[in-house]
Amino acid sequence: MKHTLTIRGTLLGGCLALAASAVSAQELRGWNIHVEDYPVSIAMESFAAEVAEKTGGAVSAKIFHNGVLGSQPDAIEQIRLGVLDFGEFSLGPMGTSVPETNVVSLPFIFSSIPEMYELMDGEVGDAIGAGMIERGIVPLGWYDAGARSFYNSVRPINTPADVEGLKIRVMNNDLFVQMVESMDGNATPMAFAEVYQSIQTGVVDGAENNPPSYESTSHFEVAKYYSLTEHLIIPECLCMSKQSWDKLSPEHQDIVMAAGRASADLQRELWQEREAASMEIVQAGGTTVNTIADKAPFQEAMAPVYEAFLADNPDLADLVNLIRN
Ligand code: BDP
Repeated sequence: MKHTLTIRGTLLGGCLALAASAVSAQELRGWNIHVEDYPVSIAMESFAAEVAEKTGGAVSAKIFHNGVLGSQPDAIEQIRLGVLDFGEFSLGPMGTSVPETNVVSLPFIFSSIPEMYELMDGEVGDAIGAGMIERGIVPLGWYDAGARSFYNSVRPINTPADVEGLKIRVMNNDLFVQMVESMDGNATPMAFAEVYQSIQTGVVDGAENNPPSYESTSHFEVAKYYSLTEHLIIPECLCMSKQSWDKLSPEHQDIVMAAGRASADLQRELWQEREAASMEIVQAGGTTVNTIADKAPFQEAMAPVYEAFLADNPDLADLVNLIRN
């Protein structure tokens, strides 16, 4: 009898401990579109490791790479709804949910990557971040995504006139459609995962992206002309659902925020290395790369995108000017 009681006591104790840990331990689910060795992915894993370590395992994070949890526009909505806890997003497709993010989707808005870092780490990043928080997305760190350039299977692009008639895939945002149309190209918004096959089968002639994405997706195998227009410098963001954020204790929020910032520092370093490596891989793989000495004709061709944007969003003019001046 005494023996049984002891066992019962132990069992009961065990159950109570389990129940307590189930209440306090939080496992966060993270969305990522990229392959596992991509700078973004490595930085996200380091974020997860730091959060688990510093919270003593009370908060852990599992990241689903390769876009297995769905497309980016859907994932952004799921973050807002709290279905997903965190993710790493380009601010490009976020424009439909968070208008402030559109300012960094304007072509040639930043004049260089260092300028982008400086502004995102200051007032501009704060203003965009405030807009995100208002719509349920908490930014934890600004990641680098370099500059995006056009690639296609038909011809090198040296001037805006070379884009005429080309079918170009763009990310899900009207601004990118207008951008391609400003050069008389045909724009097709499409999910990232569908681009390879669409180029291969001729549904589109090409797309536009930074060197690591052009390389890691193997798009360079099917679109051999890479023309360094560098027309978009769109920062990315490691961010958390506001709903998940609100469930964290203030102490855990501090840890998560610090880990997000630290992961951004790591990501930016890894990004520089990967960009150089990617350029070598695509060239070794037969890509014809052309640089564009004078980008002014592209800036002029795309100017109507600004005009239309400012006419439609007068409230964002100050933010645009903050970046441009
Ligand atoms: C990559 C971004 C990724 C986008 C992708 C795209 O890192 O977030 O989904 O471009 O073009 O550079 O869709």
